[in-house]
Amino acid sequence: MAGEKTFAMLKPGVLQRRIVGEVLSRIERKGLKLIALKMMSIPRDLCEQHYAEHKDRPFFNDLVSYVTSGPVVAMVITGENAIAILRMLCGATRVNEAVPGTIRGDLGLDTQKNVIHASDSAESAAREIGLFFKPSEIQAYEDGNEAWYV
Ligand code: 3AN
Repeated sequence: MAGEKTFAMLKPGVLQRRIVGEVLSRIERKGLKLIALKMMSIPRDLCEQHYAEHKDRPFFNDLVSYVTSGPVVAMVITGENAIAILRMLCGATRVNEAVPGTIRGDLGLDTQKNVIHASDSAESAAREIGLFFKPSEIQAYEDGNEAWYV
């Protein structure tokens, strides 16, 4: 598929709340294509690298502690304009601004625990995919349904 690749991660708590399927379903129903998916516990140094742009923010240590507190579900998603479209599906960062109909707007009550991370640019996507996935973990596969989406 021609199109962008983006990185997403379901944060700790999503597995415990049994809403992995619900979130993945929203991504799939939109027509985006999963090309890598894994459950993992993030080592602290990897988490600090992932959130490096926030290292001077007051919430940085709490954020890293939270994101390393339990397993996450990491994935690579592709599709036309996948980066912007996935961010739209996620909704605003602050849960009080995330409108109903979005993943965060429907499923999150706390800004730090706002359910999902999604890359915010092509540069971030390339960097984050490289941090979490080896090239061999990303699957290029034919999808006979693709013509119905693009
Ligand atoms: P987004 O995840 O929407 O790209 P960023 O990059 O500004 O948002 O923030 C990264 C993560 O840091 C958020 N997903 C959230 O978990 C946490 N975060 C952002 N702003 C705050 C805040 N004001 N208080 C606590 N946690 C925050």
